[in-house]
Amino acid sequence: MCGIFAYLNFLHPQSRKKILQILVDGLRRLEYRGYDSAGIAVDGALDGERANRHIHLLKQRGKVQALNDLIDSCTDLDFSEELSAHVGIAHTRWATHGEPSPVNSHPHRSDDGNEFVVIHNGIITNFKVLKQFLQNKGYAFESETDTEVIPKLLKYIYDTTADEKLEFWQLVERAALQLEGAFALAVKSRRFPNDLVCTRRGSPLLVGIRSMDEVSSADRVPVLYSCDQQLGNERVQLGKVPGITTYAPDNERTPIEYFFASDPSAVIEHTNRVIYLEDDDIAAVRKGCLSIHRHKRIEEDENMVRSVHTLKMELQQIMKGNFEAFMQKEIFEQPESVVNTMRGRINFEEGTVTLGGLVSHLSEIRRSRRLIFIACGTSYHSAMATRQLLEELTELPVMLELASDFLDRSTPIFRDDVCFFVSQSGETADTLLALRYCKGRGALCVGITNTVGSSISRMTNCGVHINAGPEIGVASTKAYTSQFISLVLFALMMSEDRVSLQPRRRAIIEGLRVLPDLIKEVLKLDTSIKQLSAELLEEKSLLLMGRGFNFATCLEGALKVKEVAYMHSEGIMAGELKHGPLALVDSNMPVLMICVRDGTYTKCQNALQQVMARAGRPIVICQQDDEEITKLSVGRQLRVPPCVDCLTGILTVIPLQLLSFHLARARGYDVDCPRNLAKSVTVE
Ligand code: G6Q
Ligand code: GLU
Repeated sequence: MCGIFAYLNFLHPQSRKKILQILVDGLRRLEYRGYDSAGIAVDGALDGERANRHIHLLKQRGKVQALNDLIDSCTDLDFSEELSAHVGIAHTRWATHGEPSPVNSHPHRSDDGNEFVVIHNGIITNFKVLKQFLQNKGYAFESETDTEVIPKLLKYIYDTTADEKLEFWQLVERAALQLEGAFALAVKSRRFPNDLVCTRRGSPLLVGIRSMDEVSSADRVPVLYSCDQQLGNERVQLGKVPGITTYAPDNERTPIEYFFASDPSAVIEHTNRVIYLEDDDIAAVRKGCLSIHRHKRIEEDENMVRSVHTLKMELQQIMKGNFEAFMQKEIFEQPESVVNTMRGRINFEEGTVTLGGLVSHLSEIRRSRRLIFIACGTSYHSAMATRQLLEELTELPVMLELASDFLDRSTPIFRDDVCFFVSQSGETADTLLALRYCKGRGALCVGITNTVGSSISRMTNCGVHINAGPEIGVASTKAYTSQFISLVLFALMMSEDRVSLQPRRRAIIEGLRVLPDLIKEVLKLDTSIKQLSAELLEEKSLLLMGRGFNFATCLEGALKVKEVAYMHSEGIMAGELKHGPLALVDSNMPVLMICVRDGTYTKCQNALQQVMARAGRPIVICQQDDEEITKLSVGRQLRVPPCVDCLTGILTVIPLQLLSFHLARARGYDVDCPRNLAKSVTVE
């Protein structure tokens, strides 16, 4: 999603200018994670008077460079002042709630006096209830973000527990107990100058340590437990404060610096000693000492520690982590990105699905005459991959349209149509033009995008953000699977009241629950797919055949192979084989077939036989426990785990994403920037 970075120097004087530079450089390293806006918080004062010190916020829409320019033009700060102890926090944002703008950028604050300021990576799924609660208590919100509830909640807890004299980390712990969703947070407060508290749940966070004393990889930070925790209605009873026995420099007067970041890339230039925080750890630095606190869970060991690790990475590796390219990184991110798409939207126990952006339009959608999905490229394929399920669960006619062709035909559109615009970027010119066209004809327009604040998300009447995180590789991979899941969620939501569909819905929801693990298993095919790509390297063409839920997989796989490996490839509907494409098949033509046990299984086997009868030895994507395929003497098999039929398209597309990636690498191409293509196609 985005990046958070915090820098704390203790007894290690730094000029404000240097601190700002460290913060901005940290953000630059994280910019690849999210980049629609950026912001920082530092202690500010022009006159060097401690008494006048306040927290100064600088926030800007756009890339980190835009923030840097804003800092350069700032006249309210004394850049030369030396600060012997200081905490600065910085954020680069990929919006999930509220379009990119300075006011929606982080840090967010508790009040005009900036008493608590927070940077956040992730999504707070219960922010609406918290916001309502805080508004009822008189808090006025200034942004549209989910994040803003956090600093306000901190202030609320601080103000209402004054008699308890809670420590900084305890305030954050109490606030974190109220939060649902995914987060990594860093909090700075005027009430606790030079101290910093961070925590995480579901989003990554690590602490880098640099000290004059050797920070050894044998060092351990004991985890301190808060006991006696009682959760009341407002969950405000917290237990004892354990003493602070923590990571501290040997000599208490030793200068020390801490770097908190979403990933190691931001700290490696300062130190290679890091501690990775676990979910629900609360890391606090007080007077230069780091302590890690958490609520003890029954299954947890009493003597937990967090070890200091030595990073082995080189600076140039970092942007892409350990991956060779963004495309590869994004393929491997899919076990997490699909979770982010589902987060806060599915109640697995009750079998319910809520897409907040569509709730108030649901009855209108149910009453509509037809659903029309309009998109380009990969986004179009995601609609095709889910069309059958959409028809099954909505019981409405579902039309698919390539935006360019839809416009060319001046397709008739009526007021009782519902038009969906599927777009990763939210800026694709053809899709946008189609949106204007449908809006002008009075149809309800729904956006399915990955980019909050994009033109499509602003111009549609309502919509769903797929929350896949930024996709940088031009070839769309994780956005496809997240679009796919968003559309499945929509189908599930539409059918909530249909008694006869409940067993089917339950099976799909269960399928979604296990999906991330199944994706991880599919990713293990990477090595054999790399070998396969070496075998296909010199080929001129690759045919991909499938039908039913997997026809779209073939089209999408062929698009990937074309766009990054520059190899001719064609997705063929297996039912069409004998109507023409079979003529292409001989012992020299590489053919890949998808054959999974769904309603089209027997027909796919027939197609397989037909190809083999023409001396073809197709590569087959099939399911792990499929003995029937084993008995046929097909060529190489790529076996994916079985799952509910309408979700197999997610598991079968991943081997094709990997295949196109390895083919392109083996041919020596730049997979992230294929020739002649751009990430956002803003021209017709
Ligand atoms: C494929 C591409 C491309 C993309 C379209 C539509 O790998 O990324 O086909 O899907 O250009 O883009 P949007 O989804 O941003 O509208
Ligand atoms: N949900 C937060 C927002 O929209 C944080 C997003 C992020 O991780 O950048 O501001």
